[in-house]
Amino acid sequence: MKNSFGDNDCFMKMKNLLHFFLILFFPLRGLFAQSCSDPQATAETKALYKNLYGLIGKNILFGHQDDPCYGVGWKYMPGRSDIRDVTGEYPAMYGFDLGRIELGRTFNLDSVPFEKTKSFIRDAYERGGVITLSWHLNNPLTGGTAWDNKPGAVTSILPGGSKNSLYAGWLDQVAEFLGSLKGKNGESIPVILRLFHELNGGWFWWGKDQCSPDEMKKLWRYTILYLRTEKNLHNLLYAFNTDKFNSGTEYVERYPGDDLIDIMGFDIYQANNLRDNTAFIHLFNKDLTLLDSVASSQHKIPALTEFGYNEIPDSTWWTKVFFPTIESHQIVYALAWRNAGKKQSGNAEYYVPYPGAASASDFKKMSAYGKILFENGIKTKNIYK
Ligand code: BMA
Repeated sequence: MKNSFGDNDCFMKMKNLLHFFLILFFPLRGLFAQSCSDPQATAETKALYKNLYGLIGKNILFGHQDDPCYGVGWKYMPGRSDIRDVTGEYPAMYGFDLGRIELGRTFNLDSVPFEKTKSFIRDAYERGGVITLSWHLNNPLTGGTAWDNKPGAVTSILPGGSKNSLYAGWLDQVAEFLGSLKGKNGESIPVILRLFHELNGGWFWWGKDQCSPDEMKKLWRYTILYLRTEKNLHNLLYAFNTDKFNSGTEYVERYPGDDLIDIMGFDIYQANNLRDNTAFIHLFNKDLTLLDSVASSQHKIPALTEFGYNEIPDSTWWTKVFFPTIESHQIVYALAWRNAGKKQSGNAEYYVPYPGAASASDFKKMSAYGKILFENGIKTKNIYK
């Protein structure tokens, strides 16, 4: 018998059987991947991976870039955080950036002193929070910024390239920082290192128009193995992330391999032609669905590695747009971008509310939902044990 799609009886039975197995085994997917990509990872790093994996489908950690550093109208005030000012809790996850560490500078590209970043990381870890680092590294070929997207830089830093030893020296600087992150008992603090982010876009020197997929994969492998084997760093989980994308094939085009990567994510902003809620929700949901499937087939942890709606002009955005879109997906964390505040140009940049901002009470409402975790929620998870 054919159904309305033209399937015959036997085909239907096979389909039902397949469906049955999927329902039976999907909740057991945790059994397939409790270990991170580095077989020599420290106990705390292995625990972080296993526990994040265990959150799939259950909880979502709320994260914020530079959260304890500054917010709208303040900078470096001990104990302060815009998220804490609004909700009473720090976020569950903290993002920081290493840009300019490669040059031996004491401040990063957004003027955050690396010594402060270190102590914020230690505090976050003691609170049971999760730490992720991005790296807007300068263009090694031209000496310009990360956004200097002239082609050739990736080729130049691969082994045999004219800038390979310069790049290795840059990795030494990163390694020194990462190796110096220690908890109270001398243990290394685990960090999610998010390298070469938004690599399917064209705006960074490591972007898709600046190198071939093969060169990009080689750069990933070289970089991770350098940190892992040359520098002996075993407190790292590695996050691979694209910008918005159109298909699973596009997503994995520059994916370097399961032996290197732990977390798969993407970045998305409600901006430009996506300012309309309906258009944004549609695309956001589509990419989350694609990510669910690609991460689950690679047995990796899915995450929303960066997101935001600048100034959040919609007062119910969190409970009407953001949360309803993410809640049925598999991501285990969502990192909102930085609250840079008012800039010299007169423009403002912030992606989580501060007290008095249009969406502050809606954000507080969302923070009380059981699924989304902040400081108190992550504490109960003992994520490093
Ligand atoms: C961008 C903006 C910039 C910042 C950069 C790196 O999205 O926030 O102001 O310098 O990220 O953090």
